[in-house]
Amino acid sequence: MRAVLSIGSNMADRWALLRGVHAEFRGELVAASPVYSTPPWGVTDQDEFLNAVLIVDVDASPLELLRRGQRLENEAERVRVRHWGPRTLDVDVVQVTGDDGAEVHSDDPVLTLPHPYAHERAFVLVPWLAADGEARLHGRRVFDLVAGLEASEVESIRRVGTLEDGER
Ligand code: PH2
Ligand code: MG
Ligand code: MG
Repeated sequence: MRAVLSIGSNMADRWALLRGVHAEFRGELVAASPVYSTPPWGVTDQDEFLNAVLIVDVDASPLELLRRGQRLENEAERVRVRHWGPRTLDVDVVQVTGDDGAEVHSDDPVLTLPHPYAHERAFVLVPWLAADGEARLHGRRVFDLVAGLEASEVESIRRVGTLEDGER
């Protein structure tokens, strides 16, 4: 199956943490977005995030992929202080596409698919569009979803480098 992962960090060595996820999926990577600096959404009195999107082809179930992401979060010594609060590493499964090309839907609270908020978050949609200009979510083009966001929100997201080592 193919999956879209949104990765983010606003604590510790943010670049190293995101690059660690990129390295973990190197052999399964279809595309990687640049890295963006993004204002914190939700809880706003915290540091800026670095966010990126990875598109991966994995030989695993959605739940197995979620667990893999959680293992990386644990290795980053993630502590859950506050809901939507600061985190060393967040690996979210945004969308899964089955081998038949159909978007997988799940209302399992452990892993809701597609991610329930992805369609309205610039820090997910802007990197995703950069990684895949043809991307679709809920049957809509991610390009159009980005166009429908507040311009100020889209403009607040700045490309600051790439996940490739040595580039910033
Ligand atoms: N993640 C959150 C809450 N707020 N804001 C930004 N900019 N980037 C994130 O990845 C993010 C957030 C919860 O996971
Ligand atoms: Mg998240
Ligand atoms: Mg998460």
